[in-house]
Amino acid sequence: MEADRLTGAAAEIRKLTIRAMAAAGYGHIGGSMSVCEVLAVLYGAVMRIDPARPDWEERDRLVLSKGHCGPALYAALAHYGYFDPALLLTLNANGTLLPSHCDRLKTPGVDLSTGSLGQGVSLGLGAALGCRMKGLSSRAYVIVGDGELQEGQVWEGVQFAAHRNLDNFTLVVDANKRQLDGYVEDICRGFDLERKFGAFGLAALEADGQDCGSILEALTKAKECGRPAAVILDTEKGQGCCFAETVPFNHYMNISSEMAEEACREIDRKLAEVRR
Ligand SMILES: Cc1ncc(C[n+]2csc(CCOP(=O)(O)OP(=O)(O)O)c2C)c(N)n1
Repeated sequence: MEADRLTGAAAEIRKLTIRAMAAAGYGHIGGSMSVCEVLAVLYGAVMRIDPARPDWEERDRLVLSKGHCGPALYAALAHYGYFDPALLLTLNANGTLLPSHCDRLKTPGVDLSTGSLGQGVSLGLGAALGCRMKGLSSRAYVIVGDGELQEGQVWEGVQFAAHRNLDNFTLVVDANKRQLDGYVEDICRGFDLERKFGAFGLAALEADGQDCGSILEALTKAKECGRPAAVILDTEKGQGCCFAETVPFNHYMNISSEMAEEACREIDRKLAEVRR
């Protein structure tokens, strides 16, 4: 089944991400874990891509606006064949092709450079509009964090998407409830995101961000709805990683190889359990 294949891919992406961070000794683990499922679904079932031709003009584009979670994107790209997974162990090392934040000039498959929160929506809209102007049927996907929604630029962009009816644009919100130093609810509440995106003129959809089947269904609806869309994913910061999901402040952690191996064993165990 498609959902089972994608669940397996998400587990592989999660393990590759954790091991890459352990090789570096540290990383933005919390927010990287909460995008493993959506990356598995986007690259494995939704986006039109050709890993052998990362610059193919007719490809769909992905902007990981929460660019600090680059390691999860690199793991997804490696898993789906853009480059050798062995490269992941050079994460953030001197001269690496895989810097901690996404850089389109360095990494095969990274479409746009990110790291400064709030800017990725504009980049994705530029890609969506540019493709439309060129007569390409390519789509643009942008992944933002729920803390990142506090950046006003996101909402300027969303309004523009609605104004131009950019139906080839999908915004994915990783609603993991936490930002760098606490809960979004305590720092600056996002209120009802579905109603908010709806009021800005987007088709607003919700999905369980830990369930590949639910994500696939929402992204498919977004693609077919004929309007720009926002897919709000209910996720948990650190999800699926035993040493991170139980820690209140898991935005950025030091990670040893022992921690990583234990987490990978746990991921395998849980996957075997759901498949039983
Ligand atoms: C403009 C900007 N301000 C501050 C930062 C530093 N920063 C990096 S990650 C982060 C928290 C982001 O929270 P959220 O968007 O919820 O991401 P997640 O929790 O999914 O990692 C901050 C403040 C930044 N990268 N860019």
